Amino acid sequence: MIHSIKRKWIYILAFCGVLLLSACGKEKKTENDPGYKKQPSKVVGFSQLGAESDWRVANTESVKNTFTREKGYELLFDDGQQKQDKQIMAMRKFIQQEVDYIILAPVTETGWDTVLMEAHDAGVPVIVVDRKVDIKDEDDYLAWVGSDFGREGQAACEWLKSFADAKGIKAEDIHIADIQGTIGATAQIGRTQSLAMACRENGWNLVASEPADYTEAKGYEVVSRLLREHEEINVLYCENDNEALGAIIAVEEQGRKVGTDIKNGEIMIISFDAARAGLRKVLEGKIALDVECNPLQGPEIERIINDYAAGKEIEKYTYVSEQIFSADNTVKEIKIGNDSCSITLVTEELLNGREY
Ligand code: GYE
Repeated sequence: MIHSIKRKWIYILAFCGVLLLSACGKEKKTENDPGYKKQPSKVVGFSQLGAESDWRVANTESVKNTFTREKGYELLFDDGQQKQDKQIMAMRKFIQQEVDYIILAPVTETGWDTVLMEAHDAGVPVIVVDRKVDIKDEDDYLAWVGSDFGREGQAACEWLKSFADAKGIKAEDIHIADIQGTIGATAQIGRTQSLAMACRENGWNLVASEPADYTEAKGYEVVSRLLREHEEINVLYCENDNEALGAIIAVEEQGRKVGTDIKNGEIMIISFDAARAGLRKVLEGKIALDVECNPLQGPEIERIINDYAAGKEIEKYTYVSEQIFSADNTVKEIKIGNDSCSITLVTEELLNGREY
């Protein structure tokens, strides 16, 4: 009797052992085993401000392609639809969900003090990308990655100055309309300020400055109206490519021609971003100059997160590198402060190899 009870226990234990082993076996699947799934080790919340332009779409893709499941991330994405309130709500949700990091692409500079303080108090490091935040306590976010928008504007104006000199166009014959981006966004502030300063310094006529929210539809609408109101406009300084695409349609619809021969009635278009659709118009001779704004910030953000996790010192501001594009070789190089910058000629090959 005792023997048979003992035997029964031996069977039960052996059975449990087999179960345990097979369960352990499941857990020990390695990366090379079929069906292996890596558990997310870092949860990252990304509050993107919207999807208004080709640049923005490329920026979102860059972050999504960087923070992938394969690399051990879980990315929580929220589209703010151009509304700061919506972005703040998304950030509060990320904080509640106890994410490891927040990436914030803010729609405008001001109004972030409270929510960034909340993130800081909750111990969630925030990496601000693209546009900057204007807050009292800079310690409330870890770092910022983006472009030098004032410098981009300077590049455009230096090129225009050199181009006008080379073609014998007098300063008083240059009549510019500034088609601005979303008011209060760092890109708008920098690009607008550089143009205003260059107009004062060079004696160019700044006919009008009006926002078009970085969209093609608004660019078309604003340019259509401005051309009717101010016949003298011969340079359209569009603060992004999508506005420039809308501007081209507006100009052509009114029976005018886009191009660089402003002495003979053409309207010159200057743009920013140098995304593929914009560069295509450069190649067609419809955009005279396109100053690049690099949206591929994902890898830089990841580097910051890795450095932070490794306890390294973090630079507060990281500027991404950018080029200047034209299909016209009148101006080969410009000076911005002490730096010389060459102008890259757009070709079909260049367009084919373009990432965004
Ligand atoms: O130039 C524009 C976008 O903030 C740099 O926003 C960004 C700007 C970019 O919608 O296309």
